[in-house]
Amino acid sequence: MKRALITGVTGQDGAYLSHLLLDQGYEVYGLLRRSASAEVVDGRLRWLGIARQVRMIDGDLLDLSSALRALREVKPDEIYNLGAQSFVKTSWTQPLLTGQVTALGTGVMLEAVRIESPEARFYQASSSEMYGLIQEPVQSETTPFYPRSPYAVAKLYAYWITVNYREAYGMHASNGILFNHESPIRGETFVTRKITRAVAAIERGYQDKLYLGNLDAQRDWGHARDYVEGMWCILQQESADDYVLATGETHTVREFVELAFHQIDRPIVWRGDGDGEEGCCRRTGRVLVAIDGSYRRPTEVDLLLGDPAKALAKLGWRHRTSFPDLVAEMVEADRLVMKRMGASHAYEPKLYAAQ
Ligand code: NAP
Ligand code: G4F
Repeated sequence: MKRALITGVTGQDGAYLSHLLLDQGYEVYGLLRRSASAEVVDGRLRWLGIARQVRMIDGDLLDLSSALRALREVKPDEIYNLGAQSFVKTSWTQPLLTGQVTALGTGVMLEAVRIESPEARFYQASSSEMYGLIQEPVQSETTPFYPRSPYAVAKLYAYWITVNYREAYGMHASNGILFNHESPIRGETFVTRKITRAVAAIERGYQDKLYLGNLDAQRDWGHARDYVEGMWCILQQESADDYVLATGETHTVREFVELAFHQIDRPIVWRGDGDGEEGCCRRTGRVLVAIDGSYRRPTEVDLLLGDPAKALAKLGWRHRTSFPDLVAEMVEADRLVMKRMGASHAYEPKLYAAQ
């Protein structure tokens, strides 16, 4: 039986990856950092029905000794380093913390693997965010990087330290350069989930408008369930290498909003930053989607569009969930949750400053 250790096991990808590996007969271990709110840490694993099957090891990416201890205890064949401060907007308000966890945390894991489990295979969760101010209209493994946020800068360090440990120590260490991938268990501050939750809350009358930032940003959005399969395929290769995982399609935030509200048959009224907004919708049943400049970023990534040709050729990997199916699945899941949980599940978005 193979053993896998996952950092970031409580996150979106950690949950889907755990599910996939358990299905394949792995023993799955997760590095779990201490939380004062213990009852919520395994929410995603519970949502997928696997919380009891994942074995938790106490540890933190900022703490080399706990990484070493985890490796000594688990003796993993495969390590998936998914842990990170992964929200781009927060990386401007917490740039150093983001650097410590997202950049140096990867160094901590690689150093621990080099010392304790040098034969194990290592996956690094690299990001399309590294392309930033894109240098080519379609981004592949050979496109130069131009990071545009403290998060992306940190991910660039993590990418290169992974390449360096592969070359310097002959370790089986690979990067998956993943374009945005979403799901019903996506973090609630990311734009897709913010939108699908708002659709569900508005439908039930718990919320009456949605504020967003840059509606013209374009992303190559896929489903997390498909992308974790790609992670696993990367570690099954004879030699370590770096791969882009993407759908090869890009859509604007505005398109996501339109498709999501179409799901509940509610027409939209768009309002610009500072435009008058009240009173236009209540009578007509239309939904107000307004721009709020505070959701904009100091430097934006305007367009991401990945070329997954290498992953298809070498791994036989391709995405399976279409963009409309992704939006529909997310909206339906949030409608169900909102129905079950009632108004307590809705919130006033403005309370969450970082969103
Ligand atoms: P996520 O939902 O934000 O999960 C992040 C995980 O990292 C959580 O389990 C979190 O634990 C953990 N973590 C944060 N700080 C830690 C620390 N100091 N020590 C140990 N664990 C820590 O992220 P995701 O969407 O699943 O993404 C997984 C990885 O892929 C991340 O590295 C992300 O940057 C990268 N990535 C994501 C995408 C995407 O579109 N989803 C695309 C490209 C790359 P808590 O639950 O305790 O907070
Ligand atoms: O959903 P987002 O916050 O994701 P972003 O910044 O693309 O980052 C995600 O994908 C990366 C891969 O490329 C990962 F590495 C990273 O960890 C994360 O998973 O924002 C998407 C776009 C941005 O252009 C943002 O400016 O949506 C725009 N947007 C417009 N209004 C908004 C909002 N984003 C958020 N979060 N909230 C808004 O109200």
